[in-house]
Formats: sequence, C-alpha cells, structure tokens
Amino acid sequence: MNTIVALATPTGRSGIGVIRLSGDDSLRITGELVADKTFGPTPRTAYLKQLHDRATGDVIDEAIVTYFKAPHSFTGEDVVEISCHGSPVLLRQVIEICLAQNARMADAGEFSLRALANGRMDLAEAEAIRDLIDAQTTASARQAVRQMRGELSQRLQPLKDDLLDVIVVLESALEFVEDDLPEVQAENVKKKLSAIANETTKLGVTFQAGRLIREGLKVALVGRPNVGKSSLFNALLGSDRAIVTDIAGTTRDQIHERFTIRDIPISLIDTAGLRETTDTIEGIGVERSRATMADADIVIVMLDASEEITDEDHEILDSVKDLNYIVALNKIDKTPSFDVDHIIAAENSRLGYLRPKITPLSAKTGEGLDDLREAIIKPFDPEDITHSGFLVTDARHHDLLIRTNSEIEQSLGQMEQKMSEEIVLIGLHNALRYLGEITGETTTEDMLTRIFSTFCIGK
Ligand SMILES: Nc1nc2c(ncn2[C@@H]2O[C@H](COP(=O)(O)OP(=O)(O)OP(=O)(O)O)[C@@H](O)[C@H]2O)c(=O)[nH]1
Ligand SMILES: [Mg+2]
Repeated sequence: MNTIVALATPTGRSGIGVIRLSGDDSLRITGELVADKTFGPTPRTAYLKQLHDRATGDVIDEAIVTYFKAPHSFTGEDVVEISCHGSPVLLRQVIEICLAQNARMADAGEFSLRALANGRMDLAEAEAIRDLIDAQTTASARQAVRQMRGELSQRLQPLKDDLLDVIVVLESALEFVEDDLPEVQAENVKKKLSAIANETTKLGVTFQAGRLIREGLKVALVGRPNVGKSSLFNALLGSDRAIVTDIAGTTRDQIHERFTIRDIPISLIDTAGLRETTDTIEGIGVERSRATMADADIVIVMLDASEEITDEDHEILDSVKDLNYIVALNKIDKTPSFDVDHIIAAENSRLGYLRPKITPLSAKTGEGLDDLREAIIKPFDPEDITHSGFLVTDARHHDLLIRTNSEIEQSLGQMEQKMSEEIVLIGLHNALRYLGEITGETTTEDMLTRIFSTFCIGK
C-alpha cells in the first residue's frame, strides 16, 4: 500500500497541528523530515525532533514525533504522527515535503478505510468514529462511543451465528436427506428464526430514539401574522435572531436555527405568518410556510391569547390536524388567566383534538416556555433517550435491520407453508448478507466508497 499523509487536526491556527502518515514509507519519510536517514524510534514513544526542509537546509519546526509500528496502529500499517506547532503555513510545508517524498494526500476517511481493510475495526465501528466526530450533543457522542467500542457488532454476532447454524441445518437437509426436515428439527429452526427476527425488531425500534439524538427534531413555528412566532423563536434561542415588529407580515423568509432541549438537537424554523395575501413576496413566504409544516417532525401552531380566535386560526388548526402538532397560546401576559382558561375551554369543546396539547405562554416574559420545551420533546420519550441502553443511530443500519427482519419473516412464512428448503434458504442467505453489510463483511466496494466519502480527511 502506498503511504498516505493528511492533517489530522482542523485547518487554521491552533496550538498544535497533527500530521499523520500511514503506509510502508512512513518511517523513511519521517527520517527525511528529521534529517536522520537511520531514524529508528521505539514504537509508541514520543520524540522531540527538529523538522528540516532538506531543499533549503532550514529547520522549520520542533515537533513531537510518535511512531506506531504495524500492525499495532490505528490503520494496522506503519503510522507516524507528527505534532507540529499549529501554523497553517508550516503544516502545509511539512505536508509538501511528505508529498515530495512520494506520500500521497489521503482521501476522506482513508485512514479508517485502511483500518477496516486490515481488520483493525469493522464497518460499524469505523462509522461510529465518524459519528463521534460529528456528534452535536453529549447523548449522541455517548452512543457513538458505545458503537465504536463494538457494541452493535457484538449484538449482531450471535444473530449471525444462529442464522448461520440454521442455514447449515437446512443446507445439509437439502444435500443429504431425501425426505423433508424432521418435524423436531423444523420446529427448532423456526424457534431460532423467530428469536433472530425478534432481536432485529428490538434493535430496529431503538432507531426512533437513535435518529432523534443524532439528527434531532425539525420543529416548525406557524400561525397567522403578528401572533408572536418570531418572538417565541428568539426566546427559545435566547437571542434576537429574527426581526420582531408589530406589523403583520414581518417575517417573509424562513429562518432556521439550532438549539437543544435536554440534549436533543432541535432545528427550529420560524415561518411567515399564514394569511391570504396579494403581496408577491409574502405570498411566496406563505407557500414556503405550508411546505415546511408538512415536512416538520412537530408543528407549533401559535395563537394569540389577547385576541379572539379568528377564522384564519381555525383554518390553520384544521390544516395541521393530521400532523404532529402542539398549540402555543401566546401573550398570556396581556390577558388575565381567566380569559386564557376560557379560550382553552372553548377551543377544547369546539375542536376535541386540541385538548391535551395547548401550552399557554408569553414569549415576552418567558412564562410557560419550559412547559413548551417539554411539550416539544414529550412524544419522543426523552427518558428513553437519555437513560436507555444501546441505540441504533444510523439510517443505513436501521434499513439493513428491517430488511433482515423481513427476509426472515418471509422464510418463516414459507416454512409454515412447508415449502422446500431451497426456497426458504434464499431469504436466509439474504438476511445473513444484510447483517454482514452492517459490520462490513459483505459490503460492496461501491458502498464502502460511498460510506467513507462522508468521513473527514485525516480520519
Ligand atoms: N405582550 C406581548 N406581546 C408579544 C408577545 N409576543 C410577541 N408580542 C408582540 O407581538 C408583535 C408581533 O410579534 P412577532 O414575533 O413579530 O410576530 P410574528 O408572529 O412573527 O409575526 P409575522 O412575522 O408578521 O408573522 C410584536 O409587537 C411583539 O412584541 C407576548 O408574549 N406578549
Ligand atoms: Mg415573524
């Protein structure tokens, strides 16, 4: 394998910048850099070394050089990590010298890809490193670490073993026995298959929470103009991000911002107030609001508690009734709570489906905001997310678990109908392949390229 080089730390000024080399020539190239052709460091020992530009004879930096001898390195190849001072100019220069010595710039994720190829980790573990680097909350970082340490792979291994056992039984029945599989054995096989199907279902179900901690919730704020959407948007973010005025139709375009509620990332979208309008720009904004609503995980419909509920409000409430929505009753600082109760009661009797979801609040004073935060994440069972066990967080893994499950269920159905082993086996082989794709044993080259292209350079 040729030797690759990359900056392992972010570009830009920093205290330290780490350059990483991996491949057979790593040590030779480092020898050039430290102007010592016989450089033979003890593995896993830090050396303070002067780095030289041999072309000019200049000392360009003093750096800490650490050698990881194959196969005991991240990639399983000879690896050298050079911790330079974090000057972009200097780091560029060191990389140039490595390139001149026949190293090649690493592709995105190429260090991890080599680690996978050399059996240092499986695919799910490599993906977890990427997820850990990309994690936006401590909850998703925690899940990524569990997966990185092999938890998903360990959970899948017994399923793969059992599935393989079943396949062997059925294959040999096919090879050696003229008659059908003996009844006892068939029952055994079915039991095992049901257990595997159960496990894949259980794991698959955790994706709902897993997706949430990783990708978060898309929450859209809608309502007629001037009810205080942008005010609430700002209050939830804790900054004056959106323009607020008492002119109806202030917000034209949508504004997205992120924040977290109990460690769940929330992508909040402020939208243009919904109303019939002849203004072209506002009209486009209203159109976008409607599209956003349909696409959101949760819609917050805002009403103004200081005014009568209007036909426009009712129309908006009607338009969200098939969506996941909650109602924020804003401006309660303006009206005595008696009136608020009155509005809620009137609305509840008029629109039964509203009942449990109205949150009275004031974007101005902050009253009721905590209740709203809880209401937003309530349907997603945050307790589950923050305190639960292992979660599947990757859509690819979830998809493969579902496919595994449906193949096994299909094979089980075929066994019930006493179809031939040959037919039953097709689904089981598919299921085994899908499970293998999660950990990478049966993943195609194309797929690997696609997956690793989502990694960052130097990882
Ligand atoms: N008293 C009081 N006034 C509020 C509250 N929330 C918003 N307002 C006022 O209501 C007016 C409209 O607020 P915005 O946040 O711009 O309303 P909006 O729903 O975003 O309006 P559009 O962008 O036009 O759709 C402003 O004058 C705010 O100061 C509240 O809780 N109490
Ligand atoms: Mg607004």
